[in-house]
Amino acid sequence: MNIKFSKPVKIALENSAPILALESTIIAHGMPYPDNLIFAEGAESLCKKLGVAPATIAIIKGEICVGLSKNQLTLIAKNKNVKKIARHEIGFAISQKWTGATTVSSTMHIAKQAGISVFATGGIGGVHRGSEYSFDVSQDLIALSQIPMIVVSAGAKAILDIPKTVELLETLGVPILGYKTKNFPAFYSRVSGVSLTLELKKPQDIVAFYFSHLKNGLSSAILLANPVPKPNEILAKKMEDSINVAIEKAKNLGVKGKQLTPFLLEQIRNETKGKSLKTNRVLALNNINLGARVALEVSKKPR
Ligand code: PSU
Ligand code: MN
Repeated sequence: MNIKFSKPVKIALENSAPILALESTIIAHGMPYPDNLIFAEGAESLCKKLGVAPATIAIIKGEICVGLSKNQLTLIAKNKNVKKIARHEIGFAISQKWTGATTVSSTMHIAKQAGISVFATGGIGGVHRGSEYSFDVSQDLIALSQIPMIVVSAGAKAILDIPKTVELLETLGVPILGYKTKNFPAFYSRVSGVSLTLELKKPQDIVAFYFSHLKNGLSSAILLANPVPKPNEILAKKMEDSINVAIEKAKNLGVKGKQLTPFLLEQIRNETKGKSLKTNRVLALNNINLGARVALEVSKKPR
């Protein structure tokens, strides 16, 4: 795979220094401009403050970029034609010289190829509500089952069918590790009501688990589930009405496929008068904070 590394990421790789992978679909399709750019720059500076090289991943004019310049981040945040590229579309995107943002599945694939083993996002994709009719299940789940790394998220997005998402992760052999919780988080809210069996509280123990996972021949990711900070939580029962309105609207307009998740997030943003956007930003930064601390621990182990 041909990868264009930013200078800080290249130096970090050469020195086995800590690196955190970040995705770009959350920027291009998860938040509006300019909030998305403010978030993306905040994410990068948080990593730097913690001594970790931020590796935001995107495809720019057919080139895989790991670590973006300020101009490239602005392009991803501002340009309306930026595509949404999942893992199976990487080859096509490159051969057609696309400019696009990477989802959880494609970011995981590229990060792994680049030799980066910790990645933080907002919330993973999963089993959509009504999947028994639409069969809409995010490729993120399959990528998690196949690519060994640590992925930090605030659970799965609340727009999804969370119990089915957790069941499918178990079927696919993806361990879900609660960070200071035994309840799978529901993105905007701290609990989904779905219990977890694995819980750890220290980055050091999380990394020990990851290396034990690898050493014992397992090849899935570990999904590190980190609840949104309490002051920014929106309770699930408060969100439910907005989510239902958004899903109904999508149904009526025939929105489906890769447009569905960005559409629902946008509708919910409008329904909650921007409150969901603030929570989304806070939970993603909270995941980046934890991801950076985990990446620091990973870098202490010989590769
Ligand atoms: N987390 C967020 N906002 C987002 C996403 C994650 O806070 O927009 C993105 C990720 O890129 C994830 C995608 O892979 O949403 C899921 O899309 P889909 O449901 O089409 O697989
Ligand atoms: Mn889908």
